[in-house]
Amino acid sequence: HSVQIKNALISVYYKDNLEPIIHELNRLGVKIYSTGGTETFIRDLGVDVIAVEDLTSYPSILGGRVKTLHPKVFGGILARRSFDSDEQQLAQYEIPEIDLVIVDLYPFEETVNSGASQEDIIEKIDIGGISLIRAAAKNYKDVVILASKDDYTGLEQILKTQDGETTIDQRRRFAQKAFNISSNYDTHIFKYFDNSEPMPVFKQSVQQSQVLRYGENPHQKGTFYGNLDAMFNKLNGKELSYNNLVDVDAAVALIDEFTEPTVAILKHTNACGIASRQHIKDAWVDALACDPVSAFGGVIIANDEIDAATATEIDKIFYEVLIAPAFTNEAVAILKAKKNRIILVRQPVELPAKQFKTLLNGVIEQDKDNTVESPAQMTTVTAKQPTEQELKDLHFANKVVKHTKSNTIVIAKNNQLVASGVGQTSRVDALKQALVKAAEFGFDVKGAVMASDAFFPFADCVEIGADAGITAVLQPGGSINDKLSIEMCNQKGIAMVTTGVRHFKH
Ligand code: 93A
Repeated sequence: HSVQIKNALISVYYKDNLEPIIHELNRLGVKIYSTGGTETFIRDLGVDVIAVEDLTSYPSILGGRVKTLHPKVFGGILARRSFDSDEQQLAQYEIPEIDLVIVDLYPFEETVNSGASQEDIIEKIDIGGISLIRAAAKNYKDVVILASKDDYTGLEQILKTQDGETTIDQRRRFAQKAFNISSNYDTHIFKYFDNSEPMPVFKQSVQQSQVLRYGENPHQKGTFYGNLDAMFNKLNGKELSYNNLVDVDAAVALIDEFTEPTVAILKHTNACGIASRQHIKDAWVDALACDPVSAFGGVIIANDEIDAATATEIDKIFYEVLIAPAFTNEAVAILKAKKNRIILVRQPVELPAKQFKTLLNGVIEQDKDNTVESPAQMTTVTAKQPTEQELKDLHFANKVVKHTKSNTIVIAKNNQLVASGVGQTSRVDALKQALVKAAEFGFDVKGAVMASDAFFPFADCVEIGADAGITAVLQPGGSINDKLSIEMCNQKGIAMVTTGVRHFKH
């Protein structure tokens, strides 16, 4: 049914743009009730207005905290026009039917963002206004609710063209908007009050955001929340994409494991090449040697300055992103010749200690995996002891394994990644993949070491590894079948160490 507006209650924080509506309501002969500041505003327009205080026979009290909270106001909004008993009670208590409510809430979010004092912020929690909005929206069958200054003109149009009448569809749409406004309003209040643990990091990063070209795929929208400018000084190239960001994050985490000059090449968050050398250029050459096919279009990260000689080498392949703590001017000049390549100078910024992701209908949070076992924390469980170099390589492989998708086997030799099997559903498949790749790119795995992110449930992995020439193995241990793998190592005459720490990366 359509409703003819006869009585309106107006209580708005922002008065701008309200004037046309007031004149329109005046033209339609609508009786207007209003609160303090709004009442003055309307009266100043030369339009008759009734103070809410005169309706309730109560003054506005507690410095305005209680001005509209009264049965004479809420009764008139909530009464069901189709209920005889409701109508009788309105008559009995002399309550006017209010069929239009216009509210613009105290600007809570704006006040928080302005850096106002806690006291000022709390005062800006609107109680009466939000109640008016919810009451009028609840009774949308009989009442029009306008809950934001953004809708003033929309209502003015309706008043003009429909001579003060509204349809049920229009009122329901207004009610829907009103509940959207009230729920968002309370969410902002909740966020202000909430300081439970993961939120500080989250809040901090949410303060700045950047819309990405798209998400993981072009049909997915994407946004980064955080401050990339603080992390990187971009010298060249287009905007980082969603996938670039994911890979850059993995690259940063991996390279931070290494102190000696190291270069890593990542594809889809996994290292497809990494080497530590005395000079960064040699580290690059040996990282690339691991898998020059996968390196195409990868993310490259170095932990030492890139000079002209190194830049000249890197420039020979196509890559998406190159990150280093510093570049010589000559190196920058060489690399900038390719306009699209993203070149980032990493800034010393501390990263959050926790990580989280959305999952099902919630979020999971965890500490980052920030331990990696050095030779001192490795226990030899075989008759054969690993050599000094093998121990170094096991340490190197363990760092890489930790940052490679499970299940994984990482094969390394002389501080260089030889090959890895990544993200396999079985550990044996991961090892087989690694061995195939090592052979494909001309590596002799004789004397190489292998590391596993989790324990070996059977002896098969060490058997295959030993037969291929692996001479030392690292694993966390802890399987009820550890013995089988250890016995196999002894039988094959190779060394095994356990670390006691699993490094799954799902
Ligand atoms: O402090 S309140 O929560 N108490 C109330 O009873 C109340 N009624 C309306 N704030 C209340 N309002 C708000 O006052 C409205 O939401 C609006 O933002 C503001 C309008 O006040 P004035 O008309 O005095 O400028």
